[in-house]
Amino acid sequence: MKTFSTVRDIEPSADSLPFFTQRRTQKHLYFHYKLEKDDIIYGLGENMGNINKRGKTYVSYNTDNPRHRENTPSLYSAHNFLIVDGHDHFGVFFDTPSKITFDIDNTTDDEMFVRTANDNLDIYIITASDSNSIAREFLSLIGRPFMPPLWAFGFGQSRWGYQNEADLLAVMEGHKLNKLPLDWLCMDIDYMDHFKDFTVNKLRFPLLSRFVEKTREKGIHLVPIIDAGIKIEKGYDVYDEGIENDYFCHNKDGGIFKAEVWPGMTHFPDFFKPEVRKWFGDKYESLIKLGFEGFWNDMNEPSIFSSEYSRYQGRLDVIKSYLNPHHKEDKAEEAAHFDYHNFKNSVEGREVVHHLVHNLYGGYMTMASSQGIERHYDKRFLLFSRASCIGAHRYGGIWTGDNESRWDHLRTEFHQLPGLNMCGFLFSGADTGGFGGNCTRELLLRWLALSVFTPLMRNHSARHTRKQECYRFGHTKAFRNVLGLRYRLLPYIYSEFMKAALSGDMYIKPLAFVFSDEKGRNCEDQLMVGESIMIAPIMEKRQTQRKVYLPEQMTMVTYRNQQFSTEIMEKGEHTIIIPEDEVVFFIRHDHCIIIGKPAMNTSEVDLDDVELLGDGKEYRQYLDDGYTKNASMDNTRLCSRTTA
Ligand code: MIG
Repeated sequence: MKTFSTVRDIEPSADSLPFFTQRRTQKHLYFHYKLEKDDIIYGLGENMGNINKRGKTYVSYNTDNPRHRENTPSLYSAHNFLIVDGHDHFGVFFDTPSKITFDIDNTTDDEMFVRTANDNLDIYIITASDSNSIAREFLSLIGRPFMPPLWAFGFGQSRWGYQNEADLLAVMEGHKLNKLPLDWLCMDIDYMDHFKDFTVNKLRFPLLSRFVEKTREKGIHLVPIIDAGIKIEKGYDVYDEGIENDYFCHNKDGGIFKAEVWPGMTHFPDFFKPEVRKWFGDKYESLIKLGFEGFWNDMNEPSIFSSEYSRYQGRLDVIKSYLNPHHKEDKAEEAAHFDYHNFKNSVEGREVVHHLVHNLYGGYMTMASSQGIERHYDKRFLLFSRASCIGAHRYGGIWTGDNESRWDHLRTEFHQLPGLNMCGFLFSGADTGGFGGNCTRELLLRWLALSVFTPLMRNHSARHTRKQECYRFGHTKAFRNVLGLRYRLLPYIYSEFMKAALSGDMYIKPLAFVFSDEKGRNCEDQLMVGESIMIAPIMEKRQTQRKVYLPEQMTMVTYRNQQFSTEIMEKGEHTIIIPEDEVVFFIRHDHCIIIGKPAMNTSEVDLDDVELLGDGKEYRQYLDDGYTKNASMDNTRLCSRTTA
């Protein structure tokens, strides 16, 4: 069976697989690689762990787990590409649609064991002289990533709990009154009628198309959520059509699979069928007609509260199980056992147990949405999903799911970013400030200082948590500074993102991909953003200074009171002071970045009107109208000291 992500078919031959030794048991395939002490492993996308993936076991089995802990084995995505940088230097992609486990220097010192669920597997080995070239080769293999419009690079505010027009208007007002820039607002499940996809709660949004239009006039895009499950309800057109045309997943032993999610009992569209993708994708037309230009897809692992098979008797037990201290970390095991083994997907005309293709479900949903929106909308649009697999990056971005307002989750995002970029998910980011739990002013400010550099910059939080909008914490000046910086850097961020996407490179990289000296290789708390910026944010509570390693002379840039100041710093180690209300970053020697004028919204950002910052002579800028589908590397120009 050819999987979703396979773009080229190379038959792996058991005898000739380089680097690994392999063993087959009745059920599994095992791959073994002997690690040297100073070998580094990069990659694995969204997975938790450090930038260097050693010392942990990772299980790719897309899981809705809102408790991200150090030993959590599975999150929402399957990103099975890694790079070994050491005595051997290669990349390896395990293209398999089901569960795969990577035990990297964890159970046994200096050993990497990879175990697949079965032999439905293609292995790609990529060799090149350096990690960046390996990553580039992989990115060219899996194809060009999703490119959203310019407005999607603006600041997005979200909360599970905005219920109606008034709630959304209040957030816009809060931003305006406090002079905080804003570009988009999310609409979570409460906008729907009984959580039914493609419906609108008329009491909360009596005239939604007018509301969308009026909001757009203020420069703000509204971004509604769509969940994977379809409510079982006669007379609901999406349900009726799905039943009539046999679009939903079947049970293992006949009938249609039923599971409880937000709307109550639901059916899951079988996104593996092309006709289902076409049908579901076309459903977005109704939202496009209402004026929406951005969307987010949720619950598409698929997440299941309970099913006719699972032992959970409803939502309450799920919640109780989270509170239980003995709650198993490996939620994936439970979900698989109770649900994923009990329904089927139709893959190229053959019905297979869902478990066997589980990791592709969310990716196929994103593909369906993306292609559908493409058919009905003629500009670039925003789309991001929770579940994904390698290949899904061509259709949308992703966010990293239900993190919490914890300092270690700020570091988690920092460590996820290079892996995500390596796997093609350039348009990605975490819930800034944390989804669960109560955020503090200090944590939000420090988190924003990282999010300034991530293409997806969205503050999102869960209902019943402390309100987390940037104007809720008093002394909004500091928030104005950090959001203001995002807008001044937009010409650079947009240009670097588009250049990376169009040329098959990463946008955020480990320091080691650029500076391969010992310190660069082992650096876990600094990253490269685009070709010219290095970031070293503060990620510890009550810390106002930190050590920074400069692998070469660099320009240190401080953004304070909405003003840039610069200082040339020598190569080597420095201690830098960064108060809460400032952002500091570095520009490589002999490089320049471009900065724009202050703006409250991307509609005010003039990509043409930029200045150079740094000790270089010129900058190669990508620029276009911000939404054309014909993005290409032809749209670049050289900005130099004399012309800028
Ligand atoms: O079961 O739609 O990750 O971002 O706010 C929770 C409500 C469902 C999970 C998503 C989160 C979203 C929430 N959703």
